[in-house]
Amino acid sequence: MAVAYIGLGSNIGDREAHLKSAVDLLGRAKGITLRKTSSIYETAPVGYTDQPDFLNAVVEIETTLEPTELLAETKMIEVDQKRRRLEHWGPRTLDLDILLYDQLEVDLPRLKLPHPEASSRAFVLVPLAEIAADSSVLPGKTAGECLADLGDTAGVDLYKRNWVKLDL
Ligand code: GSY
Repeated sequence: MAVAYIGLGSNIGDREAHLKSAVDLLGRAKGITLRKTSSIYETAPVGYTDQPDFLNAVVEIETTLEPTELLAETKMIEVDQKRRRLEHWGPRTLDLDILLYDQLEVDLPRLKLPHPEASSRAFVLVPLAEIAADSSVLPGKTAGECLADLGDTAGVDLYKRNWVKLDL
């Protein structure tokens, strides 16, 4: 059984409903057990900035799926949610990014672990550090340490705590 962290983001339509339905689908997927969810944060867009603000959160799961199987599952959930990529970097109904999978390092064209942006993006580090400050996002560096290094969390605001109830 592996422990993995998945980043969730949405910036179109009913953003909170998209995150909730993603958590619901993840929880019902074979080989995945939900363990923790961070609060939801409202975050200013990074990269292509001329798009609506995101809601972002991170979930911790236990899984028997291999990393590429987990990737396939997250992609199916994105499609299920009728993800619409209007522009390559533009607004999206739902994004699921595998951030960490145990301590595994993976370098495949479609999957890099730890996620290359996990250590530098406040919209990832703030929710990740909330539920797993000691998780290793860079060799020898935890999410909490990366967040402290980043210092600036402007544009990442708490939106909602306790937004989903897990059956643990
Ligand atoms: O990588 C996820 C998609 N994304 C996001 C996001 O989820 N949140 C914020 N704040 N900016 C983003 N830019 C991209 S691309």
